[in-house]
Amino acid sequence: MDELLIKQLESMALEIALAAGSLLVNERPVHLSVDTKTSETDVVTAMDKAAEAFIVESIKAERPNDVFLGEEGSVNISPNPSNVQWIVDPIDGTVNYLHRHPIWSVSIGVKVDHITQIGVVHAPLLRETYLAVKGQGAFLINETGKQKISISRNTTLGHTLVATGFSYESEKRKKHSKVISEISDKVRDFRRDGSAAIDLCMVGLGRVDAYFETGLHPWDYTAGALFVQEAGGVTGGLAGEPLNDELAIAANPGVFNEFATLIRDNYQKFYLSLRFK
Ligand code: LIP
Repeated sequence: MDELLIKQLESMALEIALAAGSLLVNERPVHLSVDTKTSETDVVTAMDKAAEAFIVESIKAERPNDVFLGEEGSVNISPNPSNVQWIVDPIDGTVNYLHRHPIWSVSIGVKVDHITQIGVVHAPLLRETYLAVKGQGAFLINETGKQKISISRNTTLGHTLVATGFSYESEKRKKHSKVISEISDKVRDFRRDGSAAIDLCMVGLGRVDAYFETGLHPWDYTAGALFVQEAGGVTGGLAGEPLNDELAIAANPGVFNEFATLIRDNYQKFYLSLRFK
């Protein structure tokens, strides 16, 4: 892999995520306009759109031929598209942002030739940034500097602290609640923080041991999934599949297999429509 290119993409992703974070904190209007998307609870604010436009313009200014996949619909029609794709969620945890709840993030994943090389998740109100560079590790950046981090060492399913999230679709939410109820006596406890990108990074940091959710999109998980892998963790989906929109599972290597089997078995039970190999 071209080290100079990776270095450039890493510093661009970091710089632009931090600048977008400042915009979202400092330029939030008193009266924030809100629209809905797939359901009454699936909201998008004017700041989601403003932050995504800022991120895309900032990237295009330096790399005009790169390709985009943005939650708010950004694409880049370049006559000769490059082999670099930016997967952008300007606010992961929009409902939290709307409610002035601190758990939200700017998530930027960068793929080169379809492989994720860089993942940046910036959580301005937590004063933390989570950086992963493929083959180079996962890092926590905060006021005390940049530290290389590693995942938790827990190997007992019953001691596993699980992060999870609910879809905006009410039918899926009901099924998810059944899965949670079914596994609730087999794990330590649950955390529902409201940002998949942050949830995945909390697995990488060892602040939780496992995470699962269904119905996500690449902009929710691309950066966070690399962070888990570079921290020494494991990610996956349905049996034999990578972590994807249908099912996202991440955990430390000590509990992944047992945890993934538990989740897959219960999805079979409650999500019968799901394709199962
Ligand atoms: C959110 C995810 C969260 C999930 C929400 C939503 P958004 O992304 O981060 O984990 O539970 O349903 O998908 O919409 O805030 O970018």
